[in-house]
Amino acid sequence: MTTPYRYPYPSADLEAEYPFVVYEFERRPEAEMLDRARGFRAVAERRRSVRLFSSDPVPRELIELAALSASTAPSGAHKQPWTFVAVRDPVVKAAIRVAAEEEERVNYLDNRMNSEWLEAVAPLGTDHHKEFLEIAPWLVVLFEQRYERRPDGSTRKNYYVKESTGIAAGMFITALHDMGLATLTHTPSPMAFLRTLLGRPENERPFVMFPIGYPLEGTKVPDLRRKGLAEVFVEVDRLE
Ligand code: IYR
Repeated sequence: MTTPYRYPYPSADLEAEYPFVVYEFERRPEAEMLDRARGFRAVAERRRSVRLFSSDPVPRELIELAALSASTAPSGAHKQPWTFVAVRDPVVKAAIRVAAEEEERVNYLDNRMNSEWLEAVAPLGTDHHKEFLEIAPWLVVLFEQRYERRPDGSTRKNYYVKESTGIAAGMFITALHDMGLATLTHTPSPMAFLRTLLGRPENERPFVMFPIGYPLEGTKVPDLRRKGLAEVFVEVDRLE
């Protein structure tokens, strides 16, 4: 049999040093693929970021499962350079709210951000009040690990940390949505305070914060429209 590949992968030398396994991949009929693709698209389309949460409790296991799903994200050199730090303790949540509102007050009221920023966020109706940080049953702060610190104290580089953590964040949001929870990608700015407040090591930097819970019944969301295919997708079929 001819193959377009120059050599077998993995090579015997590579496999002698690192373990490989056969990928158990299930190939589906195209009609089924289309059904699933349309079904998933419809599920994804129903997701909204919410800012008003119910205080109804959510079992910890659901949050753990979302973190595990998110941690299947591809990452540079498979370093998985992220930590999901979960908080449900009311005292810790209250402290996060106070610190976040202090930062946001400077953004919204003390002119840290310019008028273009204020204009961009105006349709969302946000301000410096962040009650949801106390009301939502869970806050999860996703930290990126700027480098790896090993148990013996030595350090190693991580690669594509922002890309990797961003993909994990997207998968976390999707996992939460799929199981029937709502969240918000919240980035109080600056949010360095979260590292010290949550006692995280100095190789970690907060990437995004997720309040998680059920939407408050009847909560409203901006009536926004999503870009259509022609605005987000293009095929290039010839060289310029
Ligand atoms: N982080 C601020 C402001 C904000 C910024 C953007 I960009 C948004 O899409 C939404 C809000 C806040 O949470 O209020």
